[in-house]
Amino acid sequence: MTTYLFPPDFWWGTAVSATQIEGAADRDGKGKNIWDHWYEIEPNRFFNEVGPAKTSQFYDRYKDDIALMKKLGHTSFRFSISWSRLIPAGNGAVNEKAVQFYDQVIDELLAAGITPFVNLFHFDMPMAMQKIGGFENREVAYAFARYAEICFTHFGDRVKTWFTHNEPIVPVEGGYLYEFHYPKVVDFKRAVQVGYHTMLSSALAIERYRRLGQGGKIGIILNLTPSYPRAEENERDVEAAKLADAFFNRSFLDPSVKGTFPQELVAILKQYGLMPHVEEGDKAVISGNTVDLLGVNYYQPRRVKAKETPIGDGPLMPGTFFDSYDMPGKKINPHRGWEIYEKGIYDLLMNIKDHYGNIECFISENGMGVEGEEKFRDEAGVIQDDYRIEFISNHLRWLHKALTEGANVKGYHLWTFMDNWSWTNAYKNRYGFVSVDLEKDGKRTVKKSGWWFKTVIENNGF
Ligand code: BGP
Repeated sequence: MTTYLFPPDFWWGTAVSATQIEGAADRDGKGKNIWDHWYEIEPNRFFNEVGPAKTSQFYDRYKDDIALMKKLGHTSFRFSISWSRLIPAGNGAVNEKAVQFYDQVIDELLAAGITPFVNLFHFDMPMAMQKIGGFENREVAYAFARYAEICFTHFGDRVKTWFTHNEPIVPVEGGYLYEFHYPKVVDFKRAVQVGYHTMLSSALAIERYRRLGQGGKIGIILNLTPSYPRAEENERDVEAAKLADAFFNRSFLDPSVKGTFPQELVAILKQYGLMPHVEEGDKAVISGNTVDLLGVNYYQPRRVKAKETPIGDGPLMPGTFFDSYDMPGKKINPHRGWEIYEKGIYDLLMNIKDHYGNIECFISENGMGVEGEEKFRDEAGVIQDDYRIEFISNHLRWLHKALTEGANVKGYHLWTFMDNWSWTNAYKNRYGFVSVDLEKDGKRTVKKSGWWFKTVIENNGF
């Protein structure tokens, strides 16, 4: 049996986000965010009409949850701060109860020997900020930087690993292109503006972090989708895959790591009248505040083919410029509909090594959402999720190969610690190492994969 050994200080853990686990959405002074609002006006958009107030109760159970993380051997853990809990109006007074809560979470993690990785924005725009346009409005980028600085000031003595955003492209796609996040706008030009200001907000926050001189690291977490052409020998397919890469990966990866936007993307935006409003001085802010480290969320690749029809007068979308390719025979997670392609993790890491200065990085999310896991629960009450063990180990093998070939990859975090509320899918697909029984007051039970991961951490390999 092959043994895959990882470096001694490898970061093993999981990731979560505030809206998805905290619950207590209307308690202790928390302001509303877009999810609270959307659920209020359209509960039927959410699976089984379960809303963000009913998530996994981490707000009340964080002590036990962190004790369980310790038991499962975590060495690090990523959570996010809820902007609307900390600053209910987005840009006004700080909620002391929220400061206390996050203080306690951080202290509890440190006492358990788990390094806290803290992310500042995980899809949860405060409603007060959305009312003035969210990241479409430049002012919100500055409000975000202020919020970030408040976090650094309160928690930066103990938190030394920060992230500005998680998957910044997702709120752009969901909120401004494909209607799976609020405000459900479909407008490419506005989407580009939102993306641009999000990037600016990240650089502004990094600038403030460095100014404080707290001696930690700050990065960003990107969902990277390696783009593969239908046929390597077809030049037009290869071009289409490059373009998809520019739209969906390099749009945030290049400015975050290199401080510049991909020229081919800028050329298209100019040609089609999609350029965002940019102000003097922005370029210096973005190029002067690139990240120290990169979190990579990897779920699925993107298969692309050349556009089959000419670019017409229809509404402009990223998909106007290339077609997606439904590759026959690909392996699919039937619950989420996402392709499972383990080698993608290796290709991404080698790309970062070869084209992004081998910047320090880690796999900040990877995971498998499964519907109806209850049927795998055995008599002892443990969910026998062998499919998840297989999923993780297959990805870890490719990660290991990248490591041995010199990729600067420092860790692996699974999405996610315990079953959580996944946006409009709510509790449909379960991703956790720990099951959460919604019927039984959120009872936690470690799944087979959670115990397996504990041995991986203990052995620093498998
Ligand atoms: C990532 C997000 C997470 C999480 C995960 C699983 O994109 O960062 O918040 O939800 O995907 O996806 P989903 O919950 O949509 O199945």
